[in-house]
Amino acid sequence: MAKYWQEDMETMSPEDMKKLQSERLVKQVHHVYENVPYYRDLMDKKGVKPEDIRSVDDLHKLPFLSKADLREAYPFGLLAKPLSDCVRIHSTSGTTGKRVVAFYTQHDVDLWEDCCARAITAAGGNEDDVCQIAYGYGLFTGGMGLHGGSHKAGCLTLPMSSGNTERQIQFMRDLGATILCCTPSYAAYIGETLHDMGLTPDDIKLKAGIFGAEPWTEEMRRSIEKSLGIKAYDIFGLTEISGPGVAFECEEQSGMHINEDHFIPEIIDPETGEVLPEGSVGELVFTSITKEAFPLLRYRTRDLCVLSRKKCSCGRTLIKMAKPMGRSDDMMIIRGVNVFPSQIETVLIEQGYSPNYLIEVDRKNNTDTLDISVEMNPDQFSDKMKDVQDKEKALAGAIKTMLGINPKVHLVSPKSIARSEGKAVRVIDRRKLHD
Ligand code: DLL
Repeated sequence: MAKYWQEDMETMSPEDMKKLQSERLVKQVHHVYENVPYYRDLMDKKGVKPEDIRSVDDLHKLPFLSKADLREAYPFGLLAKPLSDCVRIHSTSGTTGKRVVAFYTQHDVDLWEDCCARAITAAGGNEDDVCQIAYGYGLFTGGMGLHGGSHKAGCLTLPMSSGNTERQIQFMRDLGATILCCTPSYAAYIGETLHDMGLTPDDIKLKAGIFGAEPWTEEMRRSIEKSLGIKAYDIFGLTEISGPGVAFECEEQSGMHINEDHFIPEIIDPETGEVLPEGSVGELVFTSITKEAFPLLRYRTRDLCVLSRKKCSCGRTLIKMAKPMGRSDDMMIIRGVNVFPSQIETVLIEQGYSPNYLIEVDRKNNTDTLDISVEMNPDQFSDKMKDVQDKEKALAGAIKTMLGINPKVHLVSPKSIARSEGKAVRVIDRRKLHD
């Protein structure tokens, strides 16, 4: 069985990879400068000409692009090919402001599907597998991206889209699905529903899951692996850079290999824009060097993470990114302390609670408030007020130890928090509504 989808690229020596990236970058910069007036203006303002970019070492000379640029250039301003050469559009799931739209030529779709096929192969997928795609289909890139990857990897593809959870499980059983692709929060929900239906992992054939599109913790990974009886692999991507498959996890499960023959990553200081050395935490920036229609150069993702070139036991030499800690704009500042939802999730699962929770932040009498509603599992449920209060106190104490600030914890009855079929909404910050 093939261990890699594209072995030559996935195991290329770092020196050869740098050479390849440099060649592709030089070509891409010319393509963008000649065809995207919006970016040409940014380069001109910075005094950079395409001839100044001769290798990856010159990347830092190029101007950044941000979501604000994408909004300003909406919808066609960053297009580098005539629309008649494009065959697909996808769009971000953002709920505020103008949506971001991304365009693909057939060549772009092909490369993107290869990236997803690499992820499926790394999770052990091949022509003997049945791959159930329960990411949403449509403008969101999750469904279509993994669908294309699954076809390429030769799996029998089950295009379920998200939702209708009992039917997902019925098909999973009847058709013997072996790989499940969906968001981690939906995987947790599918696992919970399986058990509610009186079934166990022995009743299904799943062996692996490819979960991404939202931050999730190692504790959540273990909880899903147990409830579905599988190995759970992380997958990362964003619409602006193509979709899922920008980076993917291998069997080592210690960070995601970035498909750096297509996307050059950098980590920068989000305040100053300065490029940080390998191993530093900072904002992830991508330059796409093979895309034709929507080739973003130095795009600031706002995702915070760390890159590492440590040798991987899987044999891939592609650089790895750690699980993103969340977006810089997911980070809440509560009473002056930086808080990521993932820190709270870690404590909840460690303390034996379910991954069903809701964080509410507000400001009362000029002080920030942090309320966390957490579902009890049926075996934790008690109708004795005192029991519940003791548990709430213990959990609040554990969260305070992690964060340094005191939350108010509300233990709520099983199944009272809405489940997610796509990207989970876990935080409501009402302070933003008052501002
Ligand atoms: O979420 C693409 C995708 C689909 C990735 C399916 C993986 C699987 P967007 O809707 O544009 O695209 O959202 C992109 O989601 O900038 C991250 O903040 C977050 N994100 C994506 N994957 C992960 C992950 C898709 N594995 C934004 N871990 C990104 C943490 C993730 N955050």
